[in-house]
Amino acid sequence: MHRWMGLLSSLMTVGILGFGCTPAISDLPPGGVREIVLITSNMRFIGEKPDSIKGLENPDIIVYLNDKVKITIKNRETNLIIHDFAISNYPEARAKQAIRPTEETTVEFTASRPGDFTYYCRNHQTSMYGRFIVLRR
Ligand SMILES: [Cu+2]
Repeated sequence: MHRWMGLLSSLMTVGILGFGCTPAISDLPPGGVREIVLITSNMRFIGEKPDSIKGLENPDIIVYLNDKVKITIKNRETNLIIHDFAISNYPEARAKQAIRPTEETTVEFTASRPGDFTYYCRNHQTSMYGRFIVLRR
């Protein structure tokens, strides 16, 4: 089910990026912040907020260029697995410390460069990664 939804999500992203459809994300109000919440479970990132990524494994995170972005990562592992968060070519979006079970951390930054990037856990790069997509308007 999750795999199927992931595929659907990927196809929708291809549609967005490939065909110039209206993206499935809303404009932020002036001064607004794009809030994303991911939980970690079973060595995956799972979307929690917004609703469009809820329950998806390693969901695509889509924002607009120059959005203020706030990503919260909550470690919900039931054993002593320590996670981390980083985005390729966005060094300003790195977790400043390890994320231990039951703990959470937040990264806040401005999406100042457009493109298709990869977010990942530096401790588990083979199972915990997804796309961070910064759309031009
Ligand atoms: Cu990890």
